[in-house]
Amino acid sequence: MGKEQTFVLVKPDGVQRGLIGTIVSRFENRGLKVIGAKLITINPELAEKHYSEHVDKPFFTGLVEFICSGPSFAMVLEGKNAVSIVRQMMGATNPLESSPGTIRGDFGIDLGRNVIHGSDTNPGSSEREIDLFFDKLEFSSYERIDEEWLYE
Ligand code: D4T
Repeated sequence: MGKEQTFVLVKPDGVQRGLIGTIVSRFENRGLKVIGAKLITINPELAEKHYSEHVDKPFFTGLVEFICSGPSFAMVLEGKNAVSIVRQMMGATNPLESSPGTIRGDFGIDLGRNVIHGSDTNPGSSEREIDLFFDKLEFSSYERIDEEWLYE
């Protein structure tokens, strides 16, 4: 069984609104395993690296300012198809288009305050983001007791 790792960030709006626990619970309940997690106040240098694909967009400056505006909660989740499962659970980028039942569809209203980030499914994206935010020493490897019931 090929397990994947993915990078997830509860953005400053999600932290300020007290949604860390709710969001982590959703992923845990789905069966994804938390293998690393920390509260981090992102500095502009890291933010610009993380959002480098958007450097030429008109919303770039505001995006960097927002993501640095308070603590974020960063985590690495592991499981079969973890990258796609997280994207599906996050919902569309614009909360106006996110289905109810998704994190953005349940907790967001505005595009620039969309609560959560998760790595996209392009090859190499999750590895790049995990390396940007975490040192390998910050990970723990362990078995969840339900793993044999989650996977066939
Ligand atoms: P992130 O990267 O935050 O998980 O979002 P997505 O992967 O779903 O979407 P994205 O890269 O296209 O957008 C990154 C980030 O920029 C904000 N944004 C985006 C914005 O403020 N205004 C905009 O017009 C767009 C397109 C929201 C998410």
